[in-house]
Amino acid sequence: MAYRDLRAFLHRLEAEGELARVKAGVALEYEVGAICRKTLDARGPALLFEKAGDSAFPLATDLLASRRRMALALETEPSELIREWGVRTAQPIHPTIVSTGPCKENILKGDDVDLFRFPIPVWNALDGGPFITLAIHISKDPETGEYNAAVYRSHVHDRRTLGIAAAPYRHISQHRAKALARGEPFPVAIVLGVDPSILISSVSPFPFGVDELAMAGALREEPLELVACETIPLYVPAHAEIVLECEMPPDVLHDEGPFGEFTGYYGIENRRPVLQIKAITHRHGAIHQASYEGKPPQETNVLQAVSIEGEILKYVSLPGIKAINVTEGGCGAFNAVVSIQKRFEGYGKMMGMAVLGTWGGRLMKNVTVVDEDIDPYNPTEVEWALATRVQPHRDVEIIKEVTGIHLDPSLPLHERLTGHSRTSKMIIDATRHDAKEFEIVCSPEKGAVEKVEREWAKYGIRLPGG
Ligand SMILES: Cc1cc2nc3c(=O)[nH]c(=O)nc-3n(C[C@H](O)[C@H](O)[C@H](O)COP(=O)(O)O)c2cc1C
Ligand SMILES: [Mn+2]
Repeated sequence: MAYRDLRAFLHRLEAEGELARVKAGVALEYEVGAICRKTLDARGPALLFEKAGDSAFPLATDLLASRRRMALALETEPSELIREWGVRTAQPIHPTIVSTGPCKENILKGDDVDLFRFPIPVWNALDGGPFITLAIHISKDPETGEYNAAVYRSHVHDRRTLGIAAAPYRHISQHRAKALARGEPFPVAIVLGVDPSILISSVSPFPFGVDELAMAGALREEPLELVACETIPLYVPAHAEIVLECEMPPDVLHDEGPFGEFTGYYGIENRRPVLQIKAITHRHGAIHQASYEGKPPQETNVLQAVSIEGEILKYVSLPGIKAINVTEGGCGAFNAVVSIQKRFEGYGKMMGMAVLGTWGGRLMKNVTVVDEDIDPYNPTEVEWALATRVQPHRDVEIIKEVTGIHLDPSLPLHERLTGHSRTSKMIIDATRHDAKEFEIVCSPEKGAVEKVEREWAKYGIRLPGG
């Protein structure tokens, strides 16, 4: 059974020992961020702040900051996540429309529209203000009517105005350009606090034209229920905790940022579009769901990595990929390690190109290809392959001036400011060169290994974790 809403998922996390309730009052300015940082560094639980600032509403953070919690969100095992991804996303399940839902329990219009009712933290020391981090933006293609849902963090400029920093290659930017060309106002609904399938779908690298709400249905294996907004022509998930009904004026820009991004750096302040809130609807006791952004480890590293891995594995056309790890240290986006069954000499580089050539892998920067005896999730094994199987002049390829992530702080300033980010990319073929001739990996004699396994107890050696 799919989770009906955020609350059902929070119950599950709590039952699994994956959620801590913070009953002490905490300040929204900096204190929440510092608590999240410490908890993430220690690989601690998801957090539910019951008294955040002066708000009457609770704040939930970092619910999906581990593969175990991602697996709970999709009601599977961590080892099955990627296989399940392929199976479930093969067929979208389109939403159904219902006449009303819990997100309509409170409807605020006119002077009642005030974002500061909700607990919105200032996360990192140099952030330009409070930021809504898990802001799921729902928009519609003005020409085709196709829906898009994606997370773009929102800078709170004032009680009814939000800033947006969507990269030019994001789908909402394409919707916006079409609306501008038609001289129409551009409606956008932002939903906060949803069943986890919606959040996961909204950060997944699905191609333009794929409806993430139908993909959420596919991930949860049941259609979502949508209700009509009050003031704009869009439908939103009926069980969302909070819905911000917005319109983007065609000609208004506002200083936006800086913000501690998922890269671990602040990004650049710039003039960017705004969203004006026309109405807010919310549930009784609405829970604001958010994510601490910053250096790894943090939630985005996991949240984005799983869908990127799933989508790459789905679309790489070459046979022989065993596993792929979009690494945590690579912020869940920049770096991948792929293990392959090497079919013939040169196959490692081919596989690197194939990964970079998928939609899910198109923004990735560094791909390391290893043999199937290397676990791509084990950094020591990967480094061992780099140390012992790579001749850099022979095995490293650099491809210049292809699209990368605009927040990459190593790019020149003007590329980051315009968002037209051209990066070079590196493929490291860390598979054995001349595999048939390659030296043999050493290990103890097979019969002895089996005997030792069988008779381990008699040696009286206590091993960590054993
Ligand atoms: C917490 C969080 C915040 C994000 N903020 C932004 C953002 O401000 N701008 C952006 O371009 N992408 C942002 N992303 C990445 C997009 O959500 C993600 O790439 C998504 O798949 C884009 O969807 P689209 O292809 O439909 O545009 C964010 C992701 C996460 C997890
Ligand atoms: Mn999309």
